Amino acid sequence: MFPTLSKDMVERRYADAKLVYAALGVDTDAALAQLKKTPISLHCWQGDDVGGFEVHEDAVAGGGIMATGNYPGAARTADQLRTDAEKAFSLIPGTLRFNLHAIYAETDGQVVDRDQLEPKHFANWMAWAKKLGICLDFNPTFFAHPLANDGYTLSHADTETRKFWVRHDIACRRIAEAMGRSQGSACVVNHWIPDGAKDQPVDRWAPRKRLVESLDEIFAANIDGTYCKDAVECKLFGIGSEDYVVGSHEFYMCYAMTHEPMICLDMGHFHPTETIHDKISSVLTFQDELLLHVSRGIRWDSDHVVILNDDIRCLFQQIVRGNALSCTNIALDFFDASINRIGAWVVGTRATQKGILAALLEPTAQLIEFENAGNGAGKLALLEECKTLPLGAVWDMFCLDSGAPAGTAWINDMLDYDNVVAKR
Ligand code: RNT
Ligand code: ZN
Repeated sequence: MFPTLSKDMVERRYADAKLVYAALGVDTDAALAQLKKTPISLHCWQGDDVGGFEVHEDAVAGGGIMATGNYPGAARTADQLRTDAEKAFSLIPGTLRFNLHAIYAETDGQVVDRDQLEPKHFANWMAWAKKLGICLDFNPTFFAHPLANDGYTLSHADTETRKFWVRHDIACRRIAEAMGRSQGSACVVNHWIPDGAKDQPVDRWAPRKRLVESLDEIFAANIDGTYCKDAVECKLFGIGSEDYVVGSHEFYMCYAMTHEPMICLDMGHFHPTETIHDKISSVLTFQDELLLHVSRGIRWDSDHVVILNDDIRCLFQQIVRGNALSCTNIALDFFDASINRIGAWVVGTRATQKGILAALLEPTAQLIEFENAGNGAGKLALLEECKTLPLGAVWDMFCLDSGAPAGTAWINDMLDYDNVVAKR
């Protein structure tokens, strides 16, 4: 059994940590208050390996992504997924949102094709979110469908196919608008279009022109921007689209610069050694807002469970140093079907929040002072010392304050939950 930390112990360690940080000019109370109001959007798809609950008539291919592993206990119904998500929420501090994909519609056993989806198919999700006091985000689903099997959707050469997907996306924006109204604030809709080719398409131009055409039709739909906020997500390559992805980084940077939607940067969607932290100040110098897909790429996979590594630390340093937390929408995007799924959610979310907290606890003013004075060794020394400051004591206080387990105690709950889901 992992120990439950006593309130007294957490408070004592926090009081000490507060003094350590204060000596460097850092206000830990202010950092905690900021972290508390920074929402993290949990992705529903970690709970069932990106399966969804759609009733299919035909066989479908994955479409650029794939969850690997067969750890028992994946949610098989929307009710199970909601129960699992609530379990994860209980182990995570702070403000949370929940991010749905169109394939998580509840259609009562009926076949409802994607261009026919309506807000009513998400009524249970909306009622559930309201009950928990959380907001929802949304995504159209351009994969795992017979009309996506050949690798093209919104950029398809066949007009009928392309139109089907345009109708699907507009239907999704209407659903998001309804979610936004129901929660009284914007629902963020991320548009990820996996279209691409496995090997050397001769024509790399026409699909891009068609994708622009489709996106223009989609964003021309009359939808209230107060309640539906759009983002477009690029990718370098996917499974089956190793050579060419229509919606590349350059494509969407240019699209976002000249159109409404914001850019979504997924940490796993660039060259294997390319990180996104240096992109933040460039994008937000020109754009008002940004969506993050917090993830961890490993070799060919873009979606390993997030851990508190340098990529996460550097990312949030950039956002906090630029005072850009309020214009950054933070969503998670990873899925691992080989481990306890509640564990995956909780590890990834807590790691993300720790990364934000670490950045909020940085003595930035002192670092800038060194930098401006040309004192490179002073800057480097302070950055190094910061790595071993008592972040954990402040983090535990955040958990205590939020009513979530501090320290390692949550691991007991996660392991116990295996027994709850074992019979599925
Ligand atoms: C895939 C993209 C995309 C998906 C989700 C399910 O590489 O990152 O965001 O993971 O939409
Ligand atoms: Zn993503």
